[in-house]
Amino acid sequence: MIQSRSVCQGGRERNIEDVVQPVQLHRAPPKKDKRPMPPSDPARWVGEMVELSWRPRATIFKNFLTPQECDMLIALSRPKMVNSTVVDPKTGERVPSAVRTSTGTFFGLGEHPVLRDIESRISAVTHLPAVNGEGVQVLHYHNGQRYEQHHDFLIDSINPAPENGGQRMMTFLMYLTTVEEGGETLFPLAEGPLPPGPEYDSLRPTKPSECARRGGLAIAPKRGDALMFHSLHPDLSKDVSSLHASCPTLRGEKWSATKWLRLDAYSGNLDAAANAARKARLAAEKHCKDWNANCAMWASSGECQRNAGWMNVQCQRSCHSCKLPAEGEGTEAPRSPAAIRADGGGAALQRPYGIQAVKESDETLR
Ligand SMILES: O=C(O)CCC(=O)C(=O)O
Repeated sequence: MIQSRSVCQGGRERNIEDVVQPVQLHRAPPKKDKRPMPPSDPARWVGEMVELSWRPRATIFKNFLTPQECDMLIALSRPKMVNSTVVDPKTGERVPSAVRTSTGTFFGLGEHPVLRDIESRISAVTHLPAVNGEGVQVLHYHNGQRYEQHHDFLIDSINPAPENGGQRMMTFLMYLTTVEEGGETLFPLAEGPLPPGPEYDSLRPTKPSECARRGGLAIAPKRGDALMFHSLHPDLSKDVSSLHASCPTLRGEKWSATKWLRLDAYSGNLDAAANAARKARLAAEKHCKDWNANCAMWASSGECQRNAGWMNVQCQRSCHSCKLPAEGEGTEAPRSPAAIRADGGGAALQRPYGIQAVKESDETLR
């Protein structure tokens, strides 16, 4: 039995139990809240991530969007939906195509406050600047509409150029509705089906469509979930296993929102001055390059000063030892280490630590 002790508070004698709340030793565990939690900071997302595949690298973020955000994106898009197009590999222009029968619409980066929140959240979970993202594209499929298998990396020569932001490196595909039947996102070259486990249950099509039964990995669209997959390998080569399709939507409606993320700032997000500055920088870099993949690392550890003779030839760009053309000056290709040596330049001084293990090369490495 607890003995009551008295304590003086505010000049009055009171029992200690009235002043100090007893510690509750046994508390019922909090009920698991299954509702999508709108984050207090809309730029943050805290939730369940489910790793799906390594080939291609693909992950699901469950309840990435709130139901309100899904509704808002659909409402904003509905009045401006048009027939979907694809990028013509020859011209880089958007053209209609029988492989894609949905309707869709594009938004500019941060065009609406709800998009700004979502784009900040995508940036936080991908660790890529929001400016690397093309504007969100909302798509609508019903009555058997589909998008046949394709890659998201660009194969024309214009769109993936460095001055436009480079290649699409990943896709962030957000599902705005749960589809009754069909509409699965299918990766035909991935290993499938989903493994057993409760974390995969909501991603499994309840009644897989014929398209989803073709083999590979099929993901059922679930309102609020986001599917992230990479189109490039870590060495930036194209990952052909990222081939994917939207299976025909057979019952119900599929609304989705796609964000393609580039290697660098997407040109469509930059103003004319920023685009011109990038073009000028890229043109200058053509004259000034590194001839070894480790140059940036060596330069940052002081090798440009310690081993100036060798570094200023092999690591011209990282050591800022190239002669950049003045404005209006003609273009001149960078001088290779072999050409400099043939002219009697580029004395082979002490090489940076570890260089013996790396093949010295006159090839372009960057
Ligand atoms: O909606 C899907 O499931 C796939 C969409 C798609 O393939 C794309 O936007 O590139």
